[in-house]
Amino acid sequence: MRIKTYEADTIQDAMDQIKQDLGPNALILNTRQVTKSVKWFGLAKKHMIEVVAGIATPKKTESDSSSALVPIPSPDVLDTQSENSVVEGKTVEAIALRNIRSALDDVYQRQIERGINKELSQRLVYLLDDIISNSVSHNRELETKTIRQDFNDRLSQVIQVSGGVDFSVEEQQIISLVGPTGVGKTTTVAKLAAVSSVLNYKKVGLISIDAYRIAAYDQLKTYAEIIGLPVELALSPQGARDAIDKFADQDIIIVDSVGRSPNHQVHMAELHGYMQVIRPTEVHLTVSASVKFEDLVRIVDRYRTLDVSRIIFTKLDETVTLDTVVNGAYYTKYPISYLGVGQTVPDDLEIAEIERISSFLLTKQDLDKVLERLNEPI
Ligand SMILES: Nc1nc2c(ncn2[C@@H]2O[C@H](COP(=O)(O)OP(=O)(O)O)[C@@H](O)[C@H]2O)c(=O)[nH]1
Ligand SMILES: [Mg+2]
Repeated sequence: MRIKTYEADTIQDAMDQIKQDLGPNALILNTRQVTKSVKWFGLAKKHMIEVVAGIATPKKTESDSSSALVPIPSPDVLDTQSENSVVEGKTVEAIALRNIRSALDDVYQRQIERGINKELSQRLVYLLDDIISNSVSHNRELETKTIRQDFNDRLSQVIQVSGGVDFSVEEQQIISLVGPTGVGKTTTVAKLAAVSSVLNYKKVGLISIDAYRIAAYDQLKTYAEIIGLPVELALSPQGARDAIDKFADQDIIIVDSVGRSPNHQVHMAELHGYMQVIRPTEVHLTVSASVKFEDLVRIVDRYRTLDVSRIIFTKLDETVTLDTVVNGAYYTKYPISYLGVGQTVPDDLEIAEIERISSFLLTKQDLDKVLERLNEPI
């Protein structure tokens, strides 16, 4: 018997190569998925199919076990698999892999239709492919729950969520919110302040950075009075330093900033000056989930100099899709801390969770469809 190994992107490509090389009577001995280290779509890995095929030589000996092997199924056989199909053994695995790929192509298409970035979609499909192929090759049962769990675990490395404010920290925390005007910074500061003080019994002080004396301070002051918290207005970096000193006993200081146009170079420089004095332990860039991705990229690039550590998306209630959230988090690599889901203080603030992101990226229907395809009779 003549045995050769082939590598291709898809089972069908491998089959075509084998047929051309060994002829239509070639036998499939093994198929498996292999990972190649190549740069593709910005990724360091590429999955390929490795197929070992053989052709029986005319003199067949008793020790030759090729009788247990089956001929390469023609594309027709692959497409019209019947219960009595001669396709069995390793080729069944091949067909299962082929089924996965076509189902994953559909998932990819739907992700693109929902506005998910191409590279991200590609990466997620690889992830899912890897999880399912591993389960198939280890004969693990393909259950929605375990696949979802694996997917969420792996997704957390692609799109990160940071969790909310860590209330177990002993040292003073200074949390600063920055971002364009009108996105919901002051509202989110009020929500965070209420959650920290009322629900988590922390001593909280609020600072408003407002060199332009825009109405933001009054707005924050009103919230502070309702919640019963001290608030300071800083009109200069020195004013901010004084406020920080005044709040030396507070567990958490939350800093609201007045965002003028993000195009305003001078304002960015001023903000930088404030941050150097305040030295926040966390800087949360706050952006609206309903902004276009291109605008988000512009905003992020402006604010990057402020040592942003996390991102908050507001106004999720005003958009039906999470495309800006997922594309933005993927692009920026900033872990998502909170999601603003309405105007009510403090109820409309959620800690970002990977489950929510995951069910947008890979809907329940899509995952069910993939598993259905895999379980189709061969
Ligand atoms: N629908 C909705 N509106 C919000 C949300 N967060 C804030 N807002 C509203 O957005 C407007 C601007 O909020 P504000 O906190 O003043 O934004 P800032 O300029 O960034 O401080 C206000 O009318 C808020 O009630 C949210 O999560 N959902
Ligand atoms: Mg404001």
